[in-house]
Amino acid sequence: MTEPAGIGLDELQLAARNHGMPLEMLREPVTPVGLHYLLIHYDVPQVDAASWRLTVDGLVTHELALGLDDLRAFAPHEVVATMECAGNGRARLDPRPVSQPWLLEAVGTGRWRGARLRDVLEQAGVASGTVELVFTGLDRGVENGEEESFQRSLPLELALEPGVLLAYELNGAPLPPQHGFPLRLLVPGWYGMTNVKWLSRISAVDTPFEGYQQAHSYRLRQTEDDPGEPLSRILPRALMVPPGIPDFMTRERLLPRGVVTIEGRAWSGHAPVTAVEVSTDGCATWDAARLDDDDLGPWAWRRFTYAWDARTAGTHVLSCRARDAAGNEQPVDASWNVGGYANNAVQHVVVNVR
Ligand SMILES: Nc1nc2c(c(=O)[nH]1)N[C@H]1C(S)=C(S)[C@@H](COP(=O)(O)O)O[C@H]1N2
Ligand SMILES: [Mo]
Repeated sequence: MTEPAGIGLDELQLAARNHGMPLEMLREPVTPVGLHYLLIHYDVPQVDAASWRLTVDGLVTHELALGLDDLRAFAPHEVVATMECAGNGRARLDPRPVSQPWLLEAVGTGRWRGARLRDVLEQAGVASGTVELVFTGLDRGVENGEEESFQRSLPLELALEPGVLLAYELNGAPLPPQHGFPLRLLVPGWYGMTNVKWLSRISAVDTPFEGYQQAHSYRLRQTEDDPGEPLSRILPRALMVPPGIPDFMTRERLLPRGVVTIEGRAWSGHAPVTAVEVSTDGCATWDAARLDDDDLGPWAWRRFTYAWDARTAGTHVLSCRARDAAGNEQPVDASWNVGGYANNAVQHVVVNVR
């Protein structure tokens, strides 16, 4: 809970463009569109929907150039998915990696609708020998002095999973510009960077993609020259709605004495969440929270509640932690890496009971 010292103007520049989900929105099963977190590396590209096409090329038998109407002609499919930026939690690392300085709020849950990627790939006819698909966005920027498009790849077998979408709608409306209009990739359970926005090209390739966002960024590395391991699925996390009301500057909470229901949501991209525990004494002891049986499907967060009897006046530190069916559990202490990724250390909420 140390103060992240000296956020620089470079970080503020990013933080003022991108934004997190206010944690009180954990009350909502599906995040209202304008409150879903946002991360845009470069600029929102200008798109003319009428002339826009998705090109499918590379090792395919039929090269495709699909307009929005062509994509809507495939069987539509809907997935409610919790998306989280791999850099969520970065701002608490010490030393702090300089990038978008997320605390805990880089998360949101959307009702995404689109065509299944595998249906589109089937129409293109992916040739044998294909190992990966490379996804290219319309947005361009400079990384380490080199001009780049935002590009990421997926192994073919993952791309064929039924939950993977080419999404053209979010929460019942066309994608808004900031979330990738007219089309984005949606890979449920994977960290945010996988879900390429403003999609313009899908290429089938026979060698692993080595682009900047794959081979350099989004890897767990201990030093700059360490090749590291690629980030993939979202580690478990539980977050609570901070109870009571906030102090404007410190965001510490003010709460009257009595029983309060702590509520929040928990997710994991590896396996279903099986338990959430709450601590009201700064992680000294833990107690089981109640998990709801919400009906949002396998890729969405799960609601939890915990009745806390706030009977002693004074300062309390509340925390929560999630565990999943694969045995992953949130740590109390963060582990550091160069990019500041996958820090799923537990949340601390300071509450003053009066
Ligand atoms: N084309 C493109 N796709 C992108 C990005 C981007 O900058 N450009 N940012 C990625 C990252 S790092 C994240 S966390 C998610 C954020 O998606 P959202 O802004 O819709 O929440 O989009 C991913 N897809
Ligand atoms: Mo991200």
